[in-house]
Amino acid sequence: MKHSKGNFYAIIPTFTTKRSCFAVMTQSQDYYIGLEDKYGAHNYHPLPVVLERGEGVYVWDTDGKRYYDFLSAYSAVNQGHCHPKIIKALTDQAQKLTLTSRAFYNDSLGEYEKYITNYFGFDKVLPMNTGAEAVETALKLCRKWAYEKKGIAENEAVILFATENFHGRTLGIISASTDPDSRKGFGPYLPGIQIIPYNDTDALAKALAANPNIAGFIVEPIQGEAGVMVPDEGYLKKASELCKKHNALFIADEVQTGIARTGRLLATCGNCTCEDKSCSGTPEVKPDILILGKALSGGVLPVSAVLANDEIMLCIKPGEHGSTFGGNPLANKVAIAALQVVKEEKLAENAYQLGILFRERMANINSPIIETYRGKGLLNAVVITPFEFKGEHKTAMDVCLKLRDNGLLAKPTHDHIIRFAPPLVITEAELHAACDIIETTILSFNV
Ligand code: IF1
Repeated sequence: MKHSKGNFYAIIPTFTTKRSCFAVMTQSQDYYIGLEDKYGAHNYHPLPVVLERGEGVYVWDTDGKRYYDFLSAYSAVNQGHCHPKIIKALTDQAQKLTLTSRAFYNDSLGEYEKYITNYFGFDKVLPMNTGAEAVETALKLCRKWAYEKKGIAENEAVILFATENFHGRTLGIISASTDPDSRKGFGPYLPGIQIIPYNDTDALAKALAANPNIAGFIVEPIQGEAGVMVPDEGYLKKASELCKKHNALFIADEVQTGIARTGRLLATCGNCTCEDKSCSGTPEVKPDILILGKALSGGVLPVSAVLANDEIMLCIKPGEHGSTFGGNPLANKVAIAALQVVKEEKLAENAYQLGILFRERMANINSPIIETYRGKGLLNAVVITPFEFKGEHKTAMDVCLKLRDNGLLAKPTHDHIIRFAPPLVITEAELHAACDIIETTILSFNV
């Protein structure tokens, strides 16, 4: 077996016994980590665990050890790893037709477009691939609308963003970032951006009133990267009303919060009281532009989407925007299956119920290292007070390493916050078992 040039890696074959009667040779986790370190750009700092397989709420490392996945690929795997229905849609279509480009029609795009627009209650959809692309698409659409419909003078449009936002990694998007890591060293930045404090409707009202060139306001209903910051009750509704009043577009980035994650089909559904918690029938807020990604494919392919009504969406004309892969047959079939699973398995309802249970369990952990916890549905965070343990300074990363040892994967954000976001197919028993691991781990740091 030829794996690398030279002797950089300690290649220690280990034998796993679980999977078949044939001994399967695997490499040590250090080997895989070494490869990424040597040949990959150093733009990440992963938790040291090498995953090889996933099913439902579980992932397995290359040594065959099983973990609860409490990151879900940043909420992309809401339907659980390798959901059979989604994988079937993928493999069936993969043998028929994968890509046509949009130079031609294909027999799955129209059906997908009909399905997703009905599902979320919009006239039209514009299919893209990654979340960042969908955000860029929404920003372009907002500008186009501003010039064509609102009558803002060409090149004068301004889009409002919130502090601590995370919308992706493109130049346009990082131009609006307030996080130095995302932004610094990548200038010059895109003009036409104004940043206002998150969760502050007075600031929004002021900004809208002060400048008639405001084209729109883009916001995450819950800020994920910022540490699962849940805004005040009524914030989104008030923000959307203010936008309406000033003829600016209210743009919801639900790339992370959407598709049942927060206990509703969309986080902008707020506290709607309709019977079917996974319905989009009576949303608290109806965004003018809705951005989806991640779980739209159940984590199988990069599939994102921008939804809007005709008045807005038809401002973009043929040739003005597009993507080679956007709307490809594989993505179309996968997205339909992924959205069907959300309804069939009542994932919004499950996230709602088990989210309550999760926060109850966190509330009952009696440890000085838990500063607070917060979240909605199954998008939650536990804030860790930096602490000393056995004479060493410890952070959220140390807790995550211990969680890993104990069989649960989660990732810290901002040094002191741990995000807990399991696949939404998790059962009550599995959630309790996972919370037992979290509790035992936290209590093991008996400071
Ligand atoms: C990474 C965070 C999560 C997003 C919202 C758009 C995008 C994202 C609200 C862009 C992406 C990511 C990207 C991922 C880490 C992850 C993340 F910690 F950075 F903030 F989920 F919380 N809008 N979120 O959250 O989507 O282009 O990546 O498909 O490693 O950068 P993308």
